[in-house]
Amino acid sequence: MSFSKLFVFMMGILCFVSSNAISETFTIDMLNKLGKERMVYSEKVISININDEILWKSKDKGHNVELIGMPEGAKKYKSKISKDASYKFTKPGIYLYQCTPHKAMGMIGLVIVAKDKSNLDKIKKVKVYGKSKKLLKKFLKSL
Ligand SMILES: [Cu+2]
Repeated sequence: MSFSKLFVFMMGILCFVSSNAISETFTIDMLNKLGKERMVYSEKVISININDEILWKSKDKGHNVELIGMPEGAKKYKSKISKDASYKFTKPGIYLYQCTPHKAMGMIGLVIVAKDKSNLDKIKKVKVYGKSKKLLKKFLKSL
């Protein structure tokens, strides 16, 4: 291999490695109202990469984030009510969370990490309440 070809090859590897190393932070608002919806996360289904972080902003008071379904080995998480919440997703798979006070009002969300749906059956079996039952089915179908 000539030097210039080797150089191009090495740059290619560098770009590949660095693009995988950059993690992002996504922001989701916790809201009392969004259009016609009440008690809602501004994004309900989000697809992210490993080591990305989500910051849930306490835009309206009275909400939190409680992880109720996640891949094996992932850390449990439950945030304080009316506080910003953040979580770093280090394991691939589907994560399901709810707002503890509004869990029966459909205030739930899904995070899919690294497009991995291997724990889908487990997520389907997680107990959700009231309005969230129908919504969870709808969200899982959309994956
Ligand atoms: Cu809430």
